[in-house]
Amino acid sequence: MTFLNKQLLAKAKKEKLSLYTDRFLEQQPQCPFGLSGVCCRNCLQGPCRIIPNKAQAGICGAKPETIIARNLLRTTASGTTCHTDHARESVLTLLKISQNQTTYKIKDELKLRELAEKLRVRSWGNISLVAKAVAEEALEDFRRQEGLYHKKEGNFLNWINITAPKEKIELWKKLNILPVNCDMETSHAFHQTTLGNDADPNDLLLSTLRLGITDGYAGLHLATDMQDILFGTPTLTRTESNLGVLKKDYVNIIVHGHIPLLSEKINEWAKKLNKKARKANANGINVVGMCCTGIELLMRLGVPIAGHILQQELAIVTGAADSVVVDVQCIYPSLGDLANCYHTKLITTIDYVRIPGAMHIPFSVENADKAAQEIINQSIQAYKKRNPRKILIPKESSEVYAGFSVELIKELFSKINKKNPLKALYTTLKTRQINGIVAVVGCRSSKLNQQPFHEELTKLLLKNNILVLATGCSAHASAQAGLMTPEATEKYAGQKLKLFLKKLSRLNNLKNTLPPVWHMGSCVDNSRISRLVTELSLCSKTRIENLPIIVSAPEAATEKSVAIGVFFLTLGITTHINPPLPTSGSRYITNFLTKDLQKITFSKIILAITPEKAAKSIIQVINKKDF
Ligand code: BF8
Ligand code: SF4
Repeated sequence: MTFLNKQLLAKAKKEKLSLYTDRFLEQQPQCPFGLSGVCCRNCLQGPCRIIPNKAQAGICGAKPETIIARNLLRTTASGTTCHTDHARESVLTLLKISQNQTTYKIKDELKLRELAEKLRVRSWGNISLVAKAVAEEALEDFRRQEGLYHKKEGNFLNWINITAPKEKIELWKKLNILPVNCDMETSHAFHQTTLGNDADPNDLLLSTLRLGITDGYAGLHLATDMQDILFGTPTLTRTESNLGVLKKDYVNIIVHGHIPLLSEKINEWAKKLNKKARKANANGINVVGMCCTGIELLMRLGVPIAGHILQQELAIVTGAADSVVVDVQCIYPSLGDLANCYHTKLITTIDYVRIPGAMHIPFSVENADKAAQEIINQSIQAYKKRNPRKILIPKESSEVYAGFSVELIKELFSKINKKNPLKALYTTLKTRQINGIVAVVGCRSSKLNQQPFHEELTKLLLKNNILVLATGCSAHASAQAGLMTPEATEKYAGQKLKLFLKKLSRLNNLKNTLPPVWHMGSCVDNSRISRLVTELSLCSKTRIENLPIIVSAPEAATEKSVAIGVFFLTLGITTHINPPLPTSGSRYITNFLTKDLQKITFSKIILAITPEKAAKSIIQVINKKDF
């Protein structure tokens, strides 16, 4: 099984196109210094490497553990900026709605008022005033200047205060790792790791944990909260996934990237401009998603989803993509050259994301409608230039059920315990009606050489009666493998899990059985997993680290996935990460992450490079949980 359609690969070869698979081979063998983490380029005297039996430190004297810890902190900081920048865009949109500067609307008023209440700001009456108050509190998390470092008790991220478990806040306070302002934390991390600053690996590792917390609350949680307010909280939905969602006689627009501000508008205007497409002899406009922004549309609107990060190039090779419209993150620079081999228009929209070969249509919250219309017009123009001989749309497309927000999960379990739905989930775990919960998350990586790690691990877990939650590219993988369907429960779930899912479906009067893998959303929606675990811990009075819940990122690829992994670790959730983080050049750091961390956060990194080994280790950890 592969997610790379063979016919499309052959077509690309015939057309002499370079794909990531070719470039991956050209990069082999990859540099052993980089792979083990002992390469430093933090000043111009470098690069410095730790060379066995020759160089035990960099020119400045930095030892392997310092170099590796510095690199890890930088990676985590970079990943964090992706999510905090993302969150800021959504917060500013809420603020602009309150000031009447945009046509975006507030969809989930209740959620906004609830947040206002938690923040102890105005939650009643005029919704614009509530929006303004909440947006201002969120912006504080980007600009507060004094915090615990300055011995100001209680001054840390608002989003931690209203979201994180109290006992974790106490722990982080003791460790002095409560973030003050997300931009300050990422900025500190880069400062801290330059030549001649922090050389203490322990301190650098603690700072890495601080960045993980920053990512979790000022990035993931804040972004999801804002997006649910703006676009609605997801609920059960059904659609199709994989490249087969492209349609032959339609103007195909692929929205790719991460922040749904752009993709929601494109989707909205595509519906309004269908007539224009018909004038160009198309049957209409077909908007489909790619990567996480696609998932945002899928979760809330049931928009079909074309693929994950490693399928973006093939989407263009189909010859049926009239435009690929991108905002931020995970967009391969190769798309520019590829699009130019076809009629496809690659359209960049964000000021700081430009790609050679792309057309740039600036998008902002203020001009969103105009930009969306222009993008759609460009896509219709491109459709007219299609070369029918170059079109090859694969047949592959699988049904997917999605929309598993914490709200939906609570609704499902409310049929067992109306007053305290998550207590019912806890009881389900406690009485071993299911053996545990594993969130399989994160990217697809070229390093796996097309081995379907996500799918194989997920199937092994299901067989062992473990409910699987999925986000990001892992959710694409599960969807494409048909693991998010009612049939998958029949086919892959162990007896206990099957019985339980059937019971839950029956109690909810669902026509079809619930799938065994629950799609919880995009990568920022890892916050939904964190929220589920936090609320589960609260209602059962059980510490997170004692719950039978594990995270796995079996094909981690981006800096973002490292930041998310560190966040789950700080919450007390043991996390499997593969390929291993580049730390093998220091036994001290590797031991810290895979063992000693437990003394601080009650969690550790699991290393396992095959699905079988990963499943075995994960199940072992789950079985040891005493709750
Ligand atoms: O944020 S899982 S490859 S698409 S980084 Fe990127 Fe990784 Fe996919 Fe979305 Ni997440
Ligand atoms: Fe080398 Fe030190 Fe400069 Fe890094 S900071 S490149 S180890 S001299």
